[in-house]
Amino acid sequence: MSNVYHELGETSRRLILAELRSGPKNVTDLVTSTGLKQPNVSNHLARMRQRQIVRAEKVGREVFYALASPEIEAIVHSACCQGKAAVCSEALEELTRAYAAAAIEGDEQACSEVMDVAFRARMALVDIYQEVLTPAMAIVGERYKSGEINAAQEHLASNVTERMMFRTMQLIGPTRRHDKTVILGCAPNGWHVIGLRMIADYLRFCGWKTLYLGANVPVACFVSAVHQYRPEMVLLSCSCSDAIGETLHLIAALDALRTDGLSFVIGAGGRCLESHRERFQDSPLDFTASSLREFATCHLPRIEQLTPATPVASAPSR
Ligand code: B12
Repeated sequence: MSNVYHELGETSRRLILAELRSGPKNVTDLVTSTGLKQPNVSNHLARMRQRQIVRAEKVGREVFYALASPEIEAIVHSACCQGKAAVCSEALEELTRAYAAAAIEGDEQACSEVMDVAFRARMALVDIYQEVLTPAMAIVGERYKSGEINAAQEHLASNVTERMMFRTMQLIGPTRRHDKTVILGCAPNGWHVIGLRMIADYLRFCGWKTLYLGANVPVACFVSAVHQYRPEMVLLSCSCSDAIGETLHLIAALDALRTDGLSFVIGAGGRCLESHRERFQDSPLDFTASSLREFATCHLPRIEQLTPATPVASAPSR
């Protein structure tokens, strides 16, 4: 699979792969549709067959060629959609499926390739996280729920995804820097961090000093970090009913710091904020958001206006 990009980089092979998107073809079909000479087509097919990018099937006396796997189909399809501002929804679905399948296998190389398709299509960070990684994790959840995969595979897919996010941030870096600090974490019993990590990455991208505490943070330690670093914003995530009690306890402890004179915004997200909305309705949260996109478009601009930033250094743009 790592060879697909290489093959797509060569014009004749790209033409052949693009033709195979619509289904299996024999050499004569491909000569007609690409305009390439027959020996050329045969040579390219032999090479791509050897590299397991296309497969051959004999039907009677004829040999038909097809793209070797759904993952390769997704990459070829997306590569053919490049040049547009965004990836078409059909290709997006294929990318998501290819990503989920690779993550469950722990195939980081294949996941990186899917992410690279998204980068090359110039998808924004929010779009990659929201339209590719989030639905891919939903697929992982469905397959776990149906018993198709086990808990080890679910863990593997989660860890691969966190590594892909780390890689993404290394590739794109922050667009600017300022002096605002945010602390993010989950209360005790909270182990779902991918959503929160997306928010952390986005804030890092927007120039915030981002202190990401991660999963299952003891309430007293969380409070002590807020006391020490005096952030402008504290963000929590709660995606499992097991963690609601401790999350409410943490919110109350953080609010008590504000009564003691510290000033910061408290926000929260994660599926429990919606599925158990009533449990949070009296808590002193300043806002809740159901997605990274909602946070990025509705809440962050307002928060940044409330607490104007002082730039500390310029950073190269993406
Ligand atoms: C991956 C996963 C895990 C991984 C988590 C690994 C990790 N590093 O995060 C592991 C394997 C550890 C895990 C464990 C468990 N899990 Co689990 N898990 C999932 C799964 C498959 C995907 C979650 C995910 O990462 N989604 C992708 C992210 C990006 O989506 P998201 O979390 O919704 O985040 C988005 C928004 O909610 C929002 N957001 C999230 N946080 C925040 C925070 C802020 C501040 C803001 C603004 C926005 C925001 O922005 C994000 C992007 O748009 C879901 C199934 C599903 N369909 O969601 C179950 C699921 C969440 N898990 C579930 C359960 C029950 C468990 C376990 C109890 C299972 C068990 N029996 O052992 C344990 C323990 C959990 C605990 N106590 O916290 C249930 C929760 C049901 C419930 N409401 O209680 C789910 C829904 C599965 C199910 N259908 O039953 N799980």
